Amino acid sequence: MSSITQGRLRAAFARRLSEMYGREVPAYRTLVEVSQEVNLDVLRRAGAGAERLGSIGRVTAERHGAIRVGTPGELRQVARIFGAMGMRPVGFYDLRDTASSAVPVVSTAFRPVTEDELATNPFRVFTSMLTPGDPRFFDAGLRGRLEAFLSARRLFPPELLELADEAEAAGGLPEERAERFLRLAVEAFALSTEPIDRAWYEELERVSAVAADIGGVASTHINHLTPRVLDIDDLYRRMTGHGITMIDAIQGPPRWPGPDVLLRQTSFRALAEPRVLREPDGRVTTGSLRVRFGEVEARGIALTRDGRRLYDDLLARADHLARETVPAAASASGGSGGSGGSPDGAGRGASARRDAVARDLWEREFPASERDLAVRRMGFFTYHAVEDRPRDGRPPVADLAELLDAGWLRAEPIVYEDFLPRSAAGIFQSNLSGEGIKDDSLTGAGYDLGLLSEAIGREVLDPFALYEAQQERSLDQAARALGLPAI
Ligand code: OOG
Ligand code: NI
Repeated sequence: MSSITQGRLRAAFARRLSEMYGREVPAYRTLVEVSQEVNLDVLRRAGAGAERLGSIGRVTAERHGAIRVGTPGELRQVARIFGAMGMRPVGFYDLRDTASSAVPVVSTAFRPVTEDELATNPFRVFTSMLTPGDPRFFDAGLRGRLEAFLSARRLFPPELLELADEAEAAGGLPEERAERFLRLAVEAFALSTEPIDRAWYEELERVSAVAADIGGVASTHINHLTPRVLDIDDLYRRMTGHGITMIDAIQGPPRWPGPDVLLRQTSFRALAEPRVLREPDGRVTTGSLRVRFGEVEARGIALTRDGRRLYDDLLARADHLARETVPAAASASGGSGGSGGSPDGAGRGASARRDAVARDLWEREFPASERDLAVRRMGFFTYHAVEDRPRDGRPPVADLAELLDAGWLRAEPIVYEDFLPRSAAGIFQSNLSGEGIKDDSLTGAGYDLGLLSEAIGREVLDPFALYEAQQERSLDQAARALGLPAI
């Protein structure tokens, strides 16, 4: 019997999840359609250059999802389901400490890690786990009730987990069982129609809307699915034209004339969705909750640790400078500019100012070309020996800049496959209804990549190490092809 490989399971899962989410959240369908229009326009405008950071086939199918779970046990089960589809936990994100927008979760992303698997389908899922043990958010009483609630629920049917283990061990599943696995896996992330205990949900919501979304219900669900777009500024304008209110900003690096790096993201506000509620007197009613939303992203070149440091530094300085240049009238009246009088006007004005400041800073300090990113060792590339370079009698020398400039080496960007903690916190926060509460006089337990690995029972991989290994492999190969000891 023919077997469905992990890569095909992943591609099918991503497609079916997207179909389901499109039925659940119609604005997501608009987002996908508009993204596709934008991508085709970029292709028309820029030709083959448009595909430098990914083929149009890959980019059109590309999505990331986000889910949220409550306990290490649930996270381990999620890891088995994604493991079946060739997705490994990569990166550690602590969203409890992000300055203006703390959320009581720690996160990782499940994604394929090899070049082949990424090319088959790069589907990734940002996965967050609640931290009920963090006293800054939960007092002892609430923690106890929250943990009791979470330990009594079951997110995934045993049959799904068994099929997942089989797929992971065997590298895939025979057709019929693959079908069963996919059906159960997609169902597990559908929005449940089970009544939600309103009093419990609201108690958690006072602490954090994310805590309520995770621990206030007996199931989990996909929180958003994000298509990839080649021109996010154009998409932002078009969505606004469709009457969909986007958040104030595009998170991440500014738009600028230099190379696209890392990740730029934006989203539209959580949509109110009808949900079944159980009132304190036992009556079942239909209410509405705003937790799910639409998000879109543009991906660029992965940065090395040095590149990332510069990125973080420029972002912090841009924030600082933007605050200093707030026009006096705006700070006095709580904001001016933007789209005159709309509740978002002030936010847009501030974010436009910040963008201008950031862009200015980048034009002065960030490597302005792919070549400079490569030579300053700030961006990751795969390097390829140019075998048919015209020979001019001069042998190649083992120096990256010279090899690139003399045409011995060609550099192809490695696309950033991960997330940004600050953008993630911004995406979480911009879609929350209330501020939540956090007592900063207390300290939360430290969490890191190692502890998260223990919680999952699998090694959480370091994204920098993955990009680095890929770059090194290509350099070794290129050095051999050019007859050099090393580059
Ligand atoms: C996850 C938010 C982070 C991203 O793209 O940075 C995220 C969530 O809302 O659960 O998805
Ligand atoms: Ni997202």
